[in-house]
Amino acid sequence: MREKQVLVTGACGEIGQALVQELSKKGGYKIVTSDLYPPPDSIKSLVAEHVAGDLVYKVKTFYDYDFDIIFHLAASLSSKAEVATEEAHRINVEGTMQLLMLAAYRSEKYKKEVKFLFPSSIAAYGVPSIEAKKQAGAVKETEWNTPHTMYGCNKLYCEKLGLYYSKYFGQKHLDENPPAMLDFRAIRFPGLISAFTLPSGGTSDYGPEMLHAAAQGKPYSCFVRADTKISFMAMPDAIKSLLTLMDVPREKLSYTVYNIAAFALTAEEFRERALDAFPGAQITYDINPRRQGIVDSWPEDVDDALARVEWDWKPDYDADHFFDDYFLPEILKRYGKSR
Ligand code: AKB
Repeated sequence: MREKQVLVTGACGEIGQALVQELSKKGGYKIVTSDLYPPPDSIKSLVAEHVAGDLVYKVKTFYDYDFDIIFHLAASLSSKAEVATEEAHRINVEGTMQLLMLAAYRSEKYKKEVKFLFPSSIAAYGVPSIEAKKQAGAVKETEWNTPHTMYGCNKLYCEKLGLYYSKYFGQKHLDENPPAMLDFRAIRFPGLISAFTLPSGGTSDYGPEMLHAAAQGKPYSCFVRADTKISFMAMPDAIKSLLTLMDVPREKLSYTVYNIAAFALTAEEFRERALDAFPGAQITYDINPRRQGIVDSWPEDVDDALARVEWDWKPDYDADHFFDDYFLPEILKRYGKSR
């Protein structure tokens, strides 16, 4: 059987590395990657080809490739995007639009389906106050689509662009026999935590940073208040969600954008769990008002009922399983520590 050709942009990032490893384990894929940087050792040998450089200028390189699936992960995350808004817009929106145009062109010209998987974010939501956040609880996909950040605006707009290019571009929904399609699917991810890599430039980063620092015996100063609560997920569940959604038959999906959830914790609950696992860990608070404002605008939790019903989504790791069966065993190995 022909290998499926897959493009993973932003492949050197946290999701990218974990996704490439999992695709390679699954087998049957020719994996092409792109990123600003050369591929790290963790994925180097798994990749058929890597295109290094700024995606906005590199997309034209990909017009000669016959991709079946595109995972467009390259992005400037929320904290970084907030201090370099124009640059973020260029990376997050122009990069996505270029790639959507490529996928739309190939699907129409060669009459073949191209799947486009897009990681959106809880940053697409924006609640106006702490009271509203408490009241909102777990939000549905259609609620509070009023982001407070450049990154959130970029993600929400790219969800709309994905829907546009897959459904309306050329107004082909009016045709009786619409051509083979660009099949756009997006997941709104919560904060992600990997035992192997650390995020950079995000605002949910305090969760993974705190845990990795505690595991290494390094002091950590958390940049949000103790009562700050948002939704988090183990990296293996994030990868599982992408690969599951990739394989769901189109007719089962009534939407293009889905929430997924695993566990929602406060910063203090993270701290308590870190102290429990690593007694003596030094975790203090030193609030950064700008980053606090960003996380305060994100919901406490998300309602993932649609994903559960339509594509049988279910995380493997709730908070207890995350700590006991994934994070602690892996992190202890990684830093060569015992409890
Ligand atoms: C960020 O903090 O910017 C990301 C996200 C929640 O999308 N981790």
